[in-house]
Amino acid sequence: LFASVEMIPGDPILGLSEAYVADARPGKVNLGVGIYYDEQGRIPVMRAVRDVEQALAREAKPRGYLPIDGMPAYNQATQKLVFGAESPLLAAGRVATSQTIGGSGALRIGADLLKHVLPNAKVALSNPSWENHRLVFSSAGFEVVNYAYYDAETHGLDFAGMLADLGKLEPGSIVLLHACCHNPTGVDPTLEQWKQVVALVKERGLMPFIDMAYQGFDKGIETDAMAVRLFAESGIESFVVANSYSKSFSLYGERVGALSIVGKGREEALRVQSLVKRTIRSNYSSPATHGGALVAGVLNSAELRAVWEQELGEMRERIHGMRAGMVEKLAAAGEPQYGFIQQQAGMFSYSGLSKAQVDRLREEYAIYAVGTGRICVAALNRANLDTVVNAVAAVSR
Ligand code: PLP
Ligand code: TYF
Repeated sequence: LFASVEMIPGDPILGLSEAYVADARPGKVNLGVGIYYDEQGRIPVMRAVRDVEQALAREAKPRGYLPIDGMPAYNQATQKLVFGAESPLLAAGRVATSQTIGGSGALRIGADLLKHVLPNAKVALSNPSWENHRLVFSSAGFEVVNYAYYDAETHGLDFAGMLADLGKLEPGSIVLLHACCHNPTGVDPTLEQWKQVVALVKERGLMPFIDMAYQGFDKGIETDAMAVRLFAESGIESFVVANSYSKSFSLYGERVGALSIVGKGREEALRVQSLVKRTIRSNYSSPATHGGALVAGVLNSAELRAVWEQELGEMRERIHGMRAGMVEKLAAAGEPQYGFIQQQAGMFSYSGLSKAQVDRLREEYAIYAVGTGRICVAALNRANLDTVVNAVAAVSR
């Protein structure tokens, strides 16, 4: 029966992690996968999360099924975080939010749902984008196209190209936008540029689909949600937001995310929510309890929320420090051309390293990076920074 099934290549990033684990060399460094590691090289268990977890363990509550669209307390807290507590959209009941299986689940449920309402639309992704975006939207039946985004010359944004390409899309096309901390490049539009993007999307009648997987990793929880807030203020009738807590709560394996769909009014949001629920029911029926309870427990306690924000701020500052340290040390090692790494945002940097240089880093120095030159700066720490800098300098000569 399965004789005709061909071997499908694995995810290149997860494949790198497997090779890294199998590597016996001491001092190896994994800058491949998008995970935040602390100064000790560990995935943190955040203090506020641990508090909720211990309370949950003491309570030992029964684990019934959650509603199809998840915990109400989680969804309400998510709406406030994503749209802002004072959002007029929330006050007007225009947002339908559902707990999902990670940000990935939100993308897929959102894609399946949009296929019902915009069956012939194309989906435009930044060039480049997170690889899984293409897979998710094409698996949902969409034709996927690219819009210009990264400028390899400047290591920054090709903003003119981006506007030109968005301006050519047919009305009703779906535009996937990274809210902040663009994966894989680390290159984000400025506030002024976002305003122009929002105006163009509105003028062209495009359907914005915002992916926010790194809220709090660049400037702060509110500022990093700037794109969502601008779309909310724009008067655009409908848009979609997928958000993930994998990084911001360091809960990768708990699969916590949410899908929020903005409709014209309260009644429309209720109808949309019914379609979201049917879409979820036909995929996995309902989300998981544990991760959702952790996030809701933190966000719905003023005290724990403050503890969480504090720690997220420390993580963000640590990443900024590593970016600055890397740039400074590379310059001291005779490679001053890497200054752009400090301008990029979030966990990633498109370092400009070629495939050949990335191969040398792995083979000669046991440093793992993605073949595109993407490095996870959130995996740097004071113990491995010199190793990485010396190796990058060596392959740059
Ligand atoms: N969107 C982007 C841009 C990402 O980088 C990621 C994870 O790496 C996701 C979505 C998916 O998040 P999750 O792990 O919560 O499914
Ligand atoms: O590093 C990245 O860009 C991601 C990481 O279920 C990832 O591909 C891995 C597994 C997963 C979601 C994201």
